Amino acid sequence: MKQIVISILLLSVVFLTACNSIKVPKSTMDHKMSATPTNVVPTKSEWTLTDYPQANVKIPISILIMDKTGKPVKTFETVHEKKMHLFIVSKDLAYFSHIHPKYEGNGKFDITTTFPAGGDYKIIAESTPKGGGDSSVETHWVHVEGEPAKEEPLIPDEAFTKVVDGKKVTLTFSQLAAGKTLHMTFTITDAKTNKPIKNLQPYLGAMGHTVAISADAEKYLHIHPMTTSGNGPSVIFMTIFPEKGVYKIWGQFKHEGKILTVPFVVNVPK
Ligand SMILES: [Cu+2]
Repeated sequence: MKQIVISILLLSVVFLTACNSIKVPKSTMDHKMSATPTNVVPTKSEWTLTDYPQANVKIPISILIMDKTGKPVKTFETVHEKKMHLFIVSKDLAYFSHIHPKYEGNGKFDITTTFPAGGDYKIIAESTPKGGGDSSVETHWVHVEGEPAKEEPLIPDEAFTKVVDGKKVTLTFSQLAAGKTLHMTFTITDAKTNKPIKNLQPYLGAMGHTVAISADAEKYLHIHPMTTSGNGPSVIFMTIFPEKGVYKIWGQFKHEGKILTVPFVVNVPK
């Protein structure tokens, strides 16, 4: 996959079209807004899983990360405490899972997962070969046999406040337009008492993680907070939506040992 790299503070944008990957890197802690290319090691991948994976059955998945010549990558950087971050979404983006495969050595990562229903799923694997300044992203579509879930239309939210697991979460944007640098702020309060949550815990080395995926599942952004200080109630992320359109955003936070995953659907205008 050809990789063009653009560096902008604290964010990562990847176009997952077949032969074009534009990447804006993540959590470098320097506060410059330069567009300096960082070093993404070009990779290829080989995905191994059973031929006709079934829903609700444990499915082992094996991912081999290779360099562009096809040789397994031997050493990976640990990024946000893991050598690989893997996201699984259903085609309608109703299902979301963020998991961490085990590194077996010699470029091979293994995970076992259970798909909740029949249908198509996109798997997105982020890893950083040693020496890479930013993560390489490999993706794979999987068709899962079984009763499909009722398709959920992706409708942009009208209000950006929702209650998940007893927390009231509000999402605000400094501006919302494609191609513009913007701030995305999640504010978390206790849904019952309305008290601000001030004891968020670091989750995988950051006060939160945000993933945004375009409606067609082709564009993927993994965004980290702008600072490592503060434990809520607000967590600020900076990003650029590469194109106009509908995106689903999942904010993930840790509170009292539990992971809170909060989804929003936004329509990003031009
Ligand atoms: Cu992860």
